[in-house]
Amino acid sequence: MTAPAGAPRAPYRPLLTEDQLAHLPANHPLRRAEGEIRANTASSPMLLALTGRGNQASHRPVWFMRQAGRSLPEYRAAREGIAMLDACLTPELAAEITVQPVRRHAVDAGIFFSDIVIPMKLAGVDVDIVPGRGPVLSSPVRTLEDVRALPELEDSALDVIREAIAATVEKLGDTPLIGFAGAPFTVAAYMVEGGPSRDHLRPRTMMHADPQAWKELGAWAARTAGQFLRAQIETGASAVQLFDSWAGSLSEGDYRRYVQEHSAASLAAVEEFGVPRIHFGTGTGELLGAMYEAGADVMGVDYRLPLDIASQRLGGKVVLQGNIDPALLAAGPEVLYPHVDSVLQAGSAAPSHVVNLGHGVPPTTDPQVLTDLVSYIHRKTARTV
Ligand code: 1CP
Repeated sequence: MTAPAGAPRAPYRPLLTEDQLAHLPANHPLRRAEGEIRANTASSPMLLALTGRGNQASHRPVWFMRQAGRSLPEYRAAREGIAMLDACLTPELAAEITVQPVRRHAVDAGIFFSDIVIPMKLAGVDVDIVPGRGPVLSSPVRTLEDVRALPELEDSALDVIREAIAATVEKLGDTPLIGFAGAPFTVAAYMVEGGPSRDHLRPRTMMHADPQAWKELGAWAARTAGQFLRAQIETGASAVQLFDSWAGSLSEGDYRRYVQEHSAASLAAVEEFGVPRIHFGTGTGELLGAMYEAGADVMGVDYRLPLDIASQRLGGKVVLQGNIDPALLAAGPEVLYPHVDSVLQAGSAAPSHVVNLGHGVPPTTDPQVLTDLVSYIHRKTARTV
């Protein structure tokens, strides 16, 4: 853990220092010398904004959660007849799918095409992604015995991920790749429920009724997420995002008591690299401070909370990412663009702003709406030098 739960952390810890970069291989995109055929990603608009230096970038960077996936015809073609988890574990295919939205939309980063259940799959847990439903486990994890029987993730099992990341950054050149992992609560919610759920009742019951089982499960999920993030950074990711998509079902008290230490452990596992760590949840307006204190460098904000209010809640000192309402992508330009303008305006309250949606791209989104949106944001925020 970086800091005891609840202790405020000093903002603006310098990132990407020489000492930290020395932990990365010399051919890592953050270290490659300028002038190499594929210049490095450290001075890209995305990395400048993620490290609080957005004022030095040519424009405000933008990427979309779930930018790869069903909204793209080229994705549907590439996935034809291939199961989701098989696609994730086929390095060349995962690399190709990751790069598709970068090519089409000119977004400022790729998000690694994988899934939050991949680390448990690679550890040997029997999990599948059921089309139209999501992750499903053959045996839910509900007791201390179940937790203690979980297999550990072997480092060598991550080689398939390393291969996919290496192939991806090769294709991306000077566009940074964002790696990710599911945060311990969100991953554990699927493990305890055995599949998607609305209110995540079983994991929330477990943390109170069987705190020991919960603690050990949280620690397992944190270790596994940390290993997954490390493998991605070591082989080429220039930033990472910890997705705690379902943390919004928790009270702040429960988050601090039962969850924060595990998320902190996942984030601490990659602290030495100095790459920006984005922490995102949905419905987590009340948890922003607690999630930041878990060790994030950048806070992802969902569409429910305006960015200027989020910034105020974090003392005006934290780089923010977000938070165009995904529902408005289908509302037509007369509705969408004024909304985007207000997001850009509110984002100016933060030290730097990375534009994103407030959650993932809906599969029914017309991809042209996204392409036009990226170009609008780039034009609207362009800095004349
Ligand atoms: O066949 C398909 O196309 C399956 C749909 C799909 C996709 C495209 C799933 C199943 N996962 C993914 C890719 C994925 N998942 C990515 C990479 C692509 C990108 O973002 O561009 C990432 C980062 C995730 C992470 C993920 N998986 C999260 C966190 C982000 C979020 O959306 O909140 C979560 C909660 C999952 C679980 C999951 N996997 C898939 C589905 C449909 C779900 C959600 C199920 C539920 O509602 O509980």
